[in-house]
Amino acid sequence: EGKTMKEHLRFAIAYWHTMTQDGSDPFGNPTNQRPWFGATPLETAKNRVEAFFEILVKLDAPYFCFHDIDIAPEGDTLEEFFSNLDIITDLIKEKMDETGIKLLWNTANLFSNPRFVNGAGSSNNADVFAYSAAQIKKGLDISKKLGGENYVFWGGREGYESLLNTDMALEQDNIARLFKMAIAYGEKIGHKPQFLIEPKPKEPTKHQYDFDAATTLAFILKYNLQDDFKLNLEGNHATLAGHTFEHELTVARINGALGSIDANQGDVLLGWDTDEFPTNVFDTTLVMIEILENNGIAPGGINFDSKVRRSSFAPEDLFLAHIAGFDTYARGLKGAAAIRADKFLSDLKAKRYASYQTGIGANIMADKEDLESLTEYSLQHGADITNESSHIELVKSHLNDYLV
Ligand code: GLO
Ligand code: NI
Ligand code: NI
Ligand code: NI
Repeated sequence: EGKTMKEHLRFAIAYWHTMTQDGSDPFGNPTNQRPWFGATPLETAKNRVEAFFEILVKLDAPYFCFHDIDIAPEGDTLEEFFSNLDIITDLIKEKMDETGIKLLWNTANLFSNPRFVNGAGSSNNADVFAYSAAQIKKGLDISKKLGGENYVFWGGREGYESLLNTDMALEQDNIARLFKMAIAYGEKIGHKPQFLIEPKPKEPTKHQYDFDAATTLAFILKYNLQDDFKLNLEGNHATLAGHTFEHELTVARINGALGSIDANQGDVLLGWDTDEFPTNVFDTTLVMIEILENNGIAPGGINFDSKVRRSSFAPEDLFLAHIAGFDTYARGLKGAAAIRADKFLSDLKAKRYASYQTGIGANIMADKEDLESLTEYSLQHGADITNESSHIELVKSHLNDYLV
């Protein structure tokens, strides 16, 4: 459709799942020791940059994403953290210049450190709010230095455990305040990445404020952030919210807010974020239909927020898993393009909505604009409802033909 596969498949690799995953989970200790550990945390961080870019090059990945704490040790003070970040950012910049690999987005981790126990922007502690602001400011400086195309906010601890001790209005006002400061600072330093909010309904808090695409859009509109903010949607977060991934993508697209995606797939039987690599071509076909419908996803991309299983010990698995994910998306794109090219879906929809678009249906919709005239029409014509059966079976059987 006028664009190359690469222009649609703007793959990015996640620093955190690739470099800092050690297989630990709430029930168990690390299961792998990656070969990039050094004598000090800063040495490890440097080794990681080397190894990460080796992986990116071997996978021919055009983009990457990271949190501040993935790339540099936090040290004992904010000052020390910033100075570590400067050292590593310079290293990353060198590697980017050398390889041509670009930064899709970075973000500040405002959820792992114990100081964020009650949130970051939503914290009841002013010191924590200020600390969050400092990390975001630094994140934007780094984004400018590395030419980041987007900047993500996932509200890791922005939510509540009990409403009985929570001031929801105040907390949401404060989160919005922080976002406005981020917009203003970007303007000040002359760097305007596309800002993205990543919805997730629960985990780690019992109820996350950015529950799903629709809830997050309401927040964006309430605080008048729509000129600078779009959504970063994740497959597994959609299913956690009780939606399909394509539901979330559609909600974003029809509201002009489809920004980027975190690609992974959840196990629908489990109630948490398992971040499995996407391997279901049926799902990725539906995702790519939305992305094509959206005329692409730039400046966002397809970030693999996916991790190898705890039972995986060998670093080779990092390659195999990403290759499987890339392939699944590439096949999804091919299927989606074929489905759109032969007008299968648009014909199906035209048929389903024929009465709206042609003849008497169109006239009713155009002429009768109030409840009284529609009531009159209905009384005269009776309830003439022809029960056109759903096309679901037809859709399913046809879609199967496209999956290669
Ligand atoms: C957690 C989220 C998380 C974010 C990341 C970037 O469930 O998916 O991985 O994507 O922190 O903001
Ligand atoms: Ni994510
Ligand atoms: Ni997630
Ligand atoms: Ni994740």
